[in-house]
Amino acid sequence: MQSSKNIAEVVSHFKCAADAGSYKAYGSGHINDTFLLRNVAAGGPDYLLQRINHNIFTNVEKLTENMQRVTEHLKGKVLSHGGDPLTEVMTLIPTDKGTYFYNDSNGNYWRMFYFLGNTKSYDLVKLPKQAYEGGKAFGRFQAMLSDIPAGEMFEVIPDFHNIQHRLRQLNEAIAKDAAGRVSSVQNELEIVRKYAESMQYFQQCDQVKNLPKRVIHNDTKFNNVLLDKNDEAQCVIDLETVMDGYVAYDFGDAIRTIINTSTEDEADLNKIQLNMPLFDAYVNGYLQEASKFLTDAEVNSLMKGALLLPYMQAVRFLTDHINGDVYFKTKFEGHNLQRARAQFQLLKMLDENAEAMNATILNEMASYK
Ligand code: GN1
Ligand code: MG
Repeated sequence: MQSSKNIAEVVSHFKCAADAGSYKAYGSGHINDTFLLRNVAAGGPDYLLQRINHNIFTNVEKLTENMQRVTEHLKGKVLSHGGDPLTEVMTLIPTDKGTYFYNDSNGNYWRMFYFLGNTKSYDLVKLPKQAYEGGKAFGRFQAMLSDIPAGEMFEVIPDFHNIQHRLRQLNEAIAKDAAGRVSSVQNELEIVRKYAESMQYFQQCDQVKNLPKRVIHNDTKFNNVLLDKNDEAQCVIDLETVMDGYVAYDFGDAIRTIINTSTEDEADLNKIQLNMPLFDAYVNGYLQEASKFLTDAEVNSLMKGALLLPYMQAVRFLTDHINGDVYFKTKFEGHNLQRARAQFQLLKMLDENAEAMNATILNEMASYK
């Protein structure tokens, strides 16, 4: 927990009009600590203050350079389309030293943004319109970044979506068995092994030789799109993992969090079903924006991403459970295991429906040709 004295000290280094005493914890992120602070003046913009998880984001300077580059680029694009860069793109607030992060005397790293009021984000999607708007938002996001060449962004977390790397981390965790939990997760490890081979698509040279690497978001959970009061897409947030990757990763992570009829950590596996109208709506919105730049090979890879992301997320949650919950924030003992089980269940449902879902993508794409 942060002390108000500490927050006040941090806030004093940012060029802002935030009321340090008004801070309260905000959002449902698993990694950083986020606080909402009111403006000292009534009607002035409020602020989000984030304590960056420095164990995970080890090079905050380079991370911040990435974020600045991306927000500047997006703001230019939004402006040229007649939009409002202040409400449609995150704005980093500078410190008194002109940097966009502050390193306090306890070794903590902080950054600040304007808070975008009158917006909504959803951990659970209910309406096709919301999914459609999410698809448009992420499609437009990728389109606006598609002129930044691959290879220019700093790789914030190496091998972030490399499943071989994630499986290696799982095997290391099993070998250490730091929390003495391995013997109790044999069923889950069996599921990991069952799917492992079919999840290697993006690791095979003959598959990816025609797939361009692009600057993608890399954390397209649906709650990373802010919708306005009419449920229309306003702003894509959480830009810290924006770096090179395959578009299918973003597609897959969005689908993972949109078409599940329950939450990422649902305990009752019977409640995890696929909401297909939301899939159709997301594909519709996404391709409206992305069909302009996607290659055929990319279109053909989208469903592979939709299978990979829940699998990879399950592997990551399971690894963290075995390690004793050291990476993702948890609310109770066994939370990461519960999340892993929910993601495996989602994967099972997706796997059973993958052919039909792929046909939906191809049909929709055909209408743009
Ligand atoms: C983490 O912090 P948050 O909630 O945006 C994680 C993502 C996972 C997600 C699962 C840096 O994202 O990769 O998909 O949890 N971020 C990092 O909910 O590991
Ligand atoms: Mg994130």
